[in-house]
Amino acid sequence: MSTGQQLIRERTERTEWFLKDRFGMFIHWGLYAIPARGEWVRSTEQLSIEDYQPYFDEFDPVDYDPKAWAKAAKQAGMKYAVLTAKHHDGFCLFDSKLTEYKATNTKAGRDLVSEFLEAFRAEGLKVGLYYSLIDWYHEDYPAYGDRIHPMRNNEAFKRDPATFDRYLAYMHGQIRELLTDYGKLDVMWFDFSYDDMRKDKWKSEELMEMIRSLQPHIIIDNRLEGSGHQGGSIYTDNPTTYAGDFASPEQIIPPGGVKDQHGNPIPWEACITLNNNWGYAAADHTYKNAQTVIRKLVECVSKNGNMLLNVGPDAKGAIPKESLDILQEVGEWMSRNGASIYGCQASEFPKPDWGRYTQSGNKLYAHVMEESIGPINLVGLAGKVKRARLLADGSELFLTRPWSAEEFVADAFVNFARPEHFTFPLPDNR
Ligand code: FHN
Repeated sequence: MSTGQQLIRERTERTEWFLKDRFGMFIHWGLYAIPARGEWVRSTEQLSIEDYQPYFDEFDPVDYDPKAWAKAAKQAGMKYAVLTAKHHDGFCLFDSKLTEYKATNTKAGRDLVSEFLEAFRAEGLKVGLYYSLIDWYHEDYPAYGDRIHPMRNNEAFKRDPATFDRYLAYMHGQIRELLTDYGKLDVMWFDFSYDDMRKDKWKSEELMEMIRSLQPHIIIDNRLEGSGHQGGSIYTDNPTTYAGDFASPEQIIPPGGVKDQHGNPIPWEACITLNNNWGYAAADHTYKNAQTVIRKLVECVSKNGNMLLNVGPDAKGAIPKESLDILQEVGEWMSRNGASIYGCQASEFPKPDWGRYTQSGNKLYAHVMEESIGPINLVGLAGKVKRARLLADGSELFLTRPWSAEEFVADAFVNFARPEHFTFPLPDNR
C-alpha cells in the first residue's frame, strides 16, 4: 500500500464518527465580543494593540455557562462542537503557559476552554478546538506587507525572517499544550492558510508529527495546506500528512459536494453563520430562520457533507437569544427527523425536483421542500419504492393520492423503504 493510500485509509477510519454525526456547533468567542462588531474588528478598524487593550482589561464574562451552551447544542441535535481557543487577535481562551494574553489573566480568571470541554463532554458531544495560525498580537508574526495583517509594520521581521521561527515555536508549543493538557480532543480546526503562508511555512510536517503522536485519532481540517474547499492535496491520491481529514467550505455548500480527483466523495464540512458574523455583532440581526438552517443541513447531508453551525456568544458569555430560538426550532425538527440526517449520505437516486434525498443503507429519505401540483413525482423510483411513512409521526402515506405541500412542510419526511422491505403500489402517475 502506498503512503498516499495509507494516509487515505487512516483518514477514512478517523472520520467514521464525523460522517455519522453530520451536525456540529461552531463557537466564535473572545475579546472581540466587547466591541461587538465581529471578530475581525481589530483589523477592519485598524486598531492598535493599545486601542484593543481596554477589551482585555474589561473582559469579564459573568454569564459564561458552558453547561447551558452544551444543553442548547444537544437540544438542537448537534453531535459535536468546536470552540475558538485562539482567534486571529491572539487572545487565548485557555491557560497557556506561553503567553500572558489569556483569559486567566482577565477578570474572567478562569480557563474558558477547560470548562467548555468538560461541559460538552458531559452532554455526550464530541469536542474540538479552533486555533488561528494567524496572530495579530504576537510580536514575531510577520506583518510587513502582509495582506492579512496590514496594521503592523513588523520591522524585526523585515530585518530577520528568523523571527517567524520564534512565532512558529510559540504556535506549535500552544498546540502541544492543547493536545496535552486538555484530555481527548476529537477535532483540531486550524484557520487559515493564505497567499504563500501555507504548508511548510507553518512547519506543517513537523506539526502533524506532533499532533499524531499526541492524539492519533483526532481529525483536522484542510487549512494547513488548502483554503476552504479548494486547493491542497486532500483531493489527490497522494495527500500530504497535513492535507487534513476534511475539506472546509465556508458559507457555501459546494454544488456537487466535495470530491477527490476521481470524483469520489471525501469528507467535508460546511461552516455557516446564523447571521452574517462569526463573532458577536450586536447590530447584525440578519439571522437565517430555522427552515433555512434545516434546508442547508439537508443539502449538506444530501451531498455527503457535514454542517458546522456557528454561534457568537456576547461579551458576558451568553449565546444571543435570536440564535437560541433558531437552535430550539431546529432541535424540534431534528427530534422528529434526525434519522434522515444522522448516518445518512447522498442517495443513489437522482435529486428530485421537489426537494432532496438522503439515504442510509436501504432507507431512503425524501425531503419534500417544494409545493407540488398533483402527486409528488417519484421519477427514477418506479418499481423501487413500495411504501412511504411520514417520519414525523410514522403515519402511512399512500403513494397514489396527490400530496399537498402543506402536508410536507420542510419538517416532513417520507421514509421510503426499498423493495426488499415492502410491497406497495407506486403512484399511478409514475
Ligand atoms: O478569518 C476567519 C474568520 O474570522 C472565521 O473564523 C472563519 C470561520 O471559518 N474563518 C476565517 C475566514 O475564512
